[in-house]
Amino acid sequence: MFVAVLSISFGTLALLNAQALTWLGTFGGNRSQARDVSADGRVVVGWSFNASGLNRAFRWVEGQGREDLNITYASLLTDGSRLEYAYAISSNGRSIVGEGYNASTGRQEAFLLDTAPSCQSHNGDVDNNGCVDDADLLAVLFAFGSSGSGLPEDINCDGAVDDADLLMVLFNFGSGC
Ligand SMILES: [Ca+2]
Ligand SMILES: [Ca+2]
Repeated sequence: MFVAVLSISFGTLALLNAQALTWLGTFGGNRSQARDVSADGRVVVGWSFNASGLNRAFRWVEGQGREDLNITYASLLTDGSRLEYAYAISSNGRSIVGEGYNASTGRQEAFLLDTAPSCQSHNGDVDNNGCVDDADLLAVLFAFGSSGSGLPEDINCDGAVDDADLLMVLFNFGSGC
């Protein structure tokens, strides 16, 4: 048991020390810029030209890739407004500020986008297949000790995968199966 814990710790250490460069790409245009990153390094915001040469604000999430905020939050832009540049993101990854076109005033304006909590607490069904079983238990065990925003294994949404999340899975084990 001690050896197992020790090897997990060394594994984590190696991961933290690994150098990496990730090119974030563009939306089809010839230029993009990253402007800010969340405290845990998992979320980046910036802007990119699309194939038509228009500026589009983007968010990139580790493991999920880059998304156009104009598409993800289209329901907030039904009047024809556009989010053109994302300049900064809050340390927890929730709030994004930038510049865009406000159709209701016809002006180029600053914006504040509240993306709402990326985490929603649940009953332990990590893979969201309707059943709390060993797959969910394993997911929590593999992610045990992780911290950050938007982790599906962080069942109670407190920013850490720990014994509280493990207990949620165990307590609801078999539910919906
Ligand atoms: Ca499940
Ligand atoms: Ca948690």
